[in-house]
Amino acid sequence: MLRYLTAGESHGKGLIAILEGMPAGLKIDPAKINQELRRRQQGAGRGKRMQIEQDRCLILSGLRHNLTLGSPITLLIENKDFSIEKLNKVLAPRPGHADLAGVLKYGFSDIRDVLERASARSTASIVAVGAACKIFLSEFKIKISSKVLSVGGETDKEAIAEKINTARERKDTLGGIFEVTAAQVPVGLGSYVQPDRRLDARLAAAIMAIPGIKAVEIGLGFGYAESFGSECHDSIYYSKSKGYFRTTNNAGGIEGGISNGSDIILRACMKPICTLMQPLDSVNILTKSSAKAATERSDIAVVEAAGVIAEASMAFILAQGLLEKFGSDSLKEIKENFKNYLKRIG
Ligand code: EPS
Repeated sequence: MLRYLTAGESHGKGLIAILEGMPAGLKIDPAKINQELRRRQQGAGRGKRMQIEQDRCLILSGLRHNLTLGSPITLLIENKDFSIEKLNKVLAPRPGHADLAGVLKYGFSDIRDVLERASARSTASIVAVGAACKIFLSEFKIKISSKVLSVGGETDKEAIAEKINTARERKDTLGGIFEVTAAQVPVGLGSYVQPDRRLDARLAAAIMAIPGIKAVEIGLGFGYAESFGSECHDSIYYSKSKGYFRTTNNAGGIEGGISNGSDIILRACMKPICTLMQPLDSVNILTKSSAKAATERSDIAVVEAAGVIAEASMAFILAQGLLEKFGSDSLKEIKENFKNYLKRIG
């Protein structure tokens, strides 16, 4: 089974991921992982931390001569801003952040003890894992990409840039919507036989696990609620050259919890970053008196970066599905199984 664990605080020594279950014999080029890490750091609305960090990944285990051994792959991203022991106490929880629920749950008297791990900085580890999964998926010609659909309700690139400037001037933040697509996914990943094997459920859970994500839809998503069945389901056709095919893809590439061969398309909504430089009302957790929420160096909008993180999450789930379907120990064996399967289904 392909699985991973991440560890690391936002201003700790570094971020770690251990990825287990990658088959043996896969060539991993560390530059490709670094390229994805770089993409996560970019996009309109990013804050000052991204000028400090140049996220690069060290691979500590699982490879020999750049080839996977089938053993756990340990990925390390060192933090340049390693200041966790020196940072100030935080006492007024930010509405929308893990701050208040976190201190109450863990019994802390300093919100910093929550935010260091709750920070979206941990998503660098997910991107490193996803980058390895993307390399694996590329062996099967599966490609994952993302795009920003809107930020603060604006859809046009220039209008988005303007809105982000307005947010910066207002000392405010913005959320938005992004879309992630996986092309060339074979029919048959995931299953209807158990709820936790449904590919759509697994994708939705993985995307919802990204900090700040509040909604996910697959294909037509909420649009299904407004359509007649006759207008929204994707009719099935067959030709000798193409095999089974559709002319629409409202299902977003998944039917009955199984990939159906069309592109997998999902959209997600990210809420505005909750660290506001013009903070909302809050309460001092020690004195219980009214206070303005804590301010921290942060970003204004990170919708583009969220798309990159969602690509990584999707890559992990699809790699998991592919390994379940075609075997899991050696890349060569998996490729043979994949080829035979495609031949059988035509
Ligand atoms: C982030 C690093 C953080 C924030 C942001 C994401 O760096 P710092 O807190 O040192 O400025 O920029 O974190 C949050 C949005 C959050 O809510 O915690 C990163 O590497 O992506």
